[in-house]
Amino acid sequence: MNKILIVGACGQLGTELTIKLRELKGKDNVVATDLRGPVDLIADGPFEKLDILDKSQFHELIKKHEIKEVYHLAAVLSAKGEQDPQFAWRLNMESLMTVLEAGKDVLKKIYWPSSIAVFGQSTPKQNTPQNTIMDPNTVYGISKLAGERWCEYYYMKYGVDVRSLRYPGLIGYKSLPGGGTTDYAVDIFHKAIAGDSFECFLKEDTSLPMMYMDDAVKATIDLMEAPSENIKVRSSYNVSAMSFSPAEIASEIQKFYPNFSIKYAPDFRQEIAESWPSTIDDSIARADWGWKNAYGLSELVETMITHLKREIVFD
Ligand code: NAD
Ligand code: AKB
Repeated sequence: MNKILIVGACGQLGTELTIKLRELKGKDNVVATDLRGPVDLIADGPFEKLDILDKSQFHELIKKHEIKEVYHLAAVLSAKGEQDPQFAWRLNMESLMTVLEAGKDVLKKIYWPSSIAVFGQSTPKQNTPQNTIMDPNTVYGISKLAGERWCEYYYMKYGVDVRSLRYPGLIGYKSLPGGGTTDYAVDIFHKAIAGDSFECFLKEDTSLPMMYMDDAVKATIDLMEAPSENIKVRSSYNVSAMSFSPAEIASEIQKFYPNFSIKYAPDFRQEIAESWPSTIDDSIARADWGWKNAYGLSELVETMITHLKREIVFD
């Protein structure tokens, strides 16, 4: 059993991935780390404070816990990245290089997420192919595209087994998102359930690719467990589940809350969203390692509402 270390385990994805990996591999085999925390949901297993920009601290933890696999999730996301581009570049790139370097000797496997943010204005918007024009215009997108190139480079040059997915916007009920352009699609549920109206920072018809968190966690673990020879894309795989606009998700929510209302006040995130694809072609992931999503828009909305309502009742 390879012992696993998760960097950025207190975030939106890290929390859920830590829970699932501990369920599958045993609590003590999954060391959660983050700059902050631990958050309650992952406080039941090993946790270490780690600033991934501190290389020596990272190496000490790898040694101390005899780690063989790293899931490196810490990053500054698209909207927050525009507030301090220099820092976003530094965190997103330096941290990846630290982890990739460790892949040359001590680590057996690395997971690092990319994003639909690697695409840009000139990318075909519908059914965006795996290989296409990529001209991202956010520091986040640029860092993810550069990161993808580094992952492939480390695989080709040094045989580092690094695997990656280009996630769309991720939506889950267990934690809140941290500074992305797709965050509205989580926030909208919290407002609807509280009986409030929602002010959306994107225009009503801005359609973006999205995925329910359970599908994202499953895709990640399936990719990591797949035999190495099946992983033919060593930059990052397109993966897709559904696409919707703010108006479309609002109308699905109105099936449960007929009085729910949404208004639109687009801000700087509109321009970011407009540079991203509307729908993604993930046929290569489906063919190479059997990717298949379980959740579409109606399943997502029903599941989010059911769980968030339950949480309110028990709080
Ligand atoms: P998040 O912002 O919710 O979580 C990131 C975590 O990293 C936070 O808990 C933060 O405290 C931690 N962190 C920040 N700086 C750190 C440092 N110096 N050292 C250690 N930890 C640090 O992000 P997320 O939504 O969970 O995203 C995780 C990864 O998935 C990111 O790489 C992101 O780019 C990628 N991704 C996310 C989405 C999405 O919709 N959530 C979509 C595409 C890609
Ligand atoms: C963001 O909006 O920045 C993220 C992403 C799609 O990478 N959710």
